Amino acid sequence: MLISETMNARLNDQINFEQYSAHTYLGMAVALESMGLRVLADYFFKHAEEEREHAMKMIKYVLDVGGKVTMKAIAEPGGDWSSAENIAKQTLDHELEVTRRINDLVALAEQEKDYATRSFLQWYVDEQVEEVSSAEYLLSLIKAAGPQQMLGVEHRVAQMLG
Ligand code: OFO
Repeated sequence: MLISETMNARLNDQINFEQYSAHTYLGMAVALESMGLRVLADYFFKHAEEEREHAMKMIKYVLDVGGKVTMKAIAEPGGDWSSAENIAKQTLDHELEVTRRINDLVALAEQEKDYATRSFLQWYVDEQVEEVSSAEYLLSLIKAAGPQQMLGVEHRVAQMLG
């Protein structure tokens, strides 16, 4: 195995957290759909798919380096999803937490002189810049519009989704 037992365990934790992210965004998508915000719901359905890809990419890496992938239970996502603004705030908080976790993994890789994992993790470091920036933008759009102007937000998000 090309990675340490510790790194293997931490990568499995992150695989689980990426799946938890997918689970969380699926829940948020369903909540948005029930508010009639169908475009925002699509944005979150798509985001959930991307999180699943983040998990898959890491699963493949662990297998490539001869590690062991373990499937743990995915925690139940929660929070106050009663408004689009709350959902956007929690998305930003969540992505900041993911960034912190990725940075901790990078620090461990550097400490262990595990340059293969360090290199692999760069994709996630770059992805988090994008993820946090998108979450900040979505929150600012929703805040600027206010609850009465959510159709304008839907229109803008539809453009972003292409
Ligand atoms: Fe996997 O980046 Fe969002 O959570």
